[in-house]
Amino acid sequence: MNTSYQLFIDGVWREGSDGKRVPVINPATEEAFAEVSWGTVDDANLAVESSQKALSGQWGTWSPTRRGRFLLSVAAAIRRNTAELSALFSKEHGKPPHQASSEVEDAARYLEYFGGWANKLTGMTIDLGQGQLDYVLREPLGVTVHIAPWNYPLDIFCRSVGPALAAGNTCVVKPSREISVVTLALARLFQEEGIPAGVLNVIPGPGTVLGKVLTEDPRVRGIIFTGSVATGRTVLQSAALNITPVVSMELGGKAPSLVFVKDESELDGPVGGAVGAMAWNAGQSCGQRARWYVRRDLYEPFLERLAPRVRNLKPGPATQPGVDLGPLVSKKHYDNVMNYIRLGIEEGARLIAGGGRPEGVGEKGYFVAPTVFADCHNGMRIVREEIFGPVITVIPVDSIDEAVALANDNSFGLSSEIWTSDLTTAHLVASKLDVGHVTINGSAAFGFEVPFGGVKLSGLGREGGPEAILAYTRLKNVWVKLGHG
Ligand code: TXE
Repeated sequence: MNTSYQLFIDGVWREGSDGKRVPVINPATEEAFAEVSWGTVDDANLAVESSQKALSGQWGTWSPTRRGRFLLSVAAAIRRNTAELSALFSKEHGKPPHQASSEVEDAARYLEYFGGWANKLTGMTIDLGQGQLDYVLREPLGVTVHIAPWNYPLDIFCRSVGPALAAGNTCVVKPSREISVVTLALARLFQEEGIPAGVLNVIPGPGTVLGKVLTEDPRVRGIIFTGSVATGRTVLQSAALNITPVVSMELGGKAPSLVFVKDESELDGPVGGAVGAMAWNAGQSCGQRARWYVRRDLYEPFLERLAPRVRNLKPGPATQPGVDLGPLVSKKHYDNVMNYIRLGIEEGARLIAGGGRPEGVGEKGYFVAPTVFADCHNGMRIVREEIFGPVITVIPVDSIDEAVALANDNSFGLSSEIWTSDLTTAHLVASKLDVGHVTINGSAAFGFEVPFGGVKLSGLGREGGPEAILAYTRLKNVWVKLGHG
């Protein structure tokens, strides 16, 4: 396997301008398994320059159909390389193989969805009366900058690069410090499928330095950001300098799940959902169901069923068969999540499962035991703040109105869920939740064909679905006086 990765700028693999390289750590072993070149301000400038040049080069002559076919060919290449990409991904991120390959599949699906859109974008004509022709052109934005996080790096790369390229833009991608080499491996597939130089640049490097330079560059005409609220605010300030359009900004969440099933016989679904909230990506998901509001008569039965299933979850390295959840992505993040677990205990929550480092994983690796806190309330920080790990909080409620009020009592508004077999309750609650995404009796539809994004501090804009691709375009109105005199 390749153990040395370089920046991808202007169609060429190259070292950073100052030659610096940083180690790539496997979070399950805490050992470096590769090195990656570290981009500089000069490299960022070169990347933007090449992306700008590419707009009027060969790329500009590609028809929408050709762009769409190209994205479909990259999607096929991703599928052909699933095993290699997933193995690298597991090593860099820690995801168990089934979770890594699922995300590789998601990456291909995004490119297929947006590849299909490339030749379906249209402008329009507007009737202004006789002797006049008015038409509206739909054009690409131009150079777009994509600042990606570490939790779903392949998925998030393709959900924004896919529509950007489909609409004819060029892209500069800055992956996160924690996860960059799998993104570079993905970029290699774009190169092998024949992307013209400069259309896609991938430049790992220091977030605060490169992020600032890229988002403050006047040549950049679209910013796509996924990350924390604090960094999101900084990016908005940078965008304000040149009034650069912010296509979308996804800033995390603290999703509520409301359990209002008929009786105990229907608890399997929500209990399974709560287990998944801790196991999938070790809880490092913006849509993680982190707050469980359970009707009081179902509360103890829910916890009784949940506890043994959580204790049965197997944390471990991706190389071990049968692992349900991997380590957290970095030491910094591990310390952060462990601090929240200590805080939960201090705040007086009742520990039902987990609560620290799991048994049987040894001393190395950033493993956290799936942790359930019961008897919580909305005043606790573990209920209010995004922990972003395998930790959930459970709260008893007396009525659906109380559950909705508590669910909405949070500064985030990304995702949410309700469990009920009562149709009226399901749709009424869906209409009252102050979020961008509601699921009923399960968790799915986080993108591809449907819009995904948040309200309040969870951000702005949508990824997935038709609205997403329109946001990567701008409108130009053209008026013509017909005839003379
Ligand atoms: O985020 P950052 P971090 C949340 C989650 C997590 C916390 C911190 O709670 O624990 O954020 O994660 C780049 N200008 N989410 O530290 O710093 C940075 O290099 C421009 C939720 O990873 O926001 C990286 O590429 N960019 C979230 C990206 O921003 C800058 C997913 C995100 O990093 C920059 C990830 C700057 N000044 C974390 N500084 C979600 N929405 O799901 C850094 N970056």
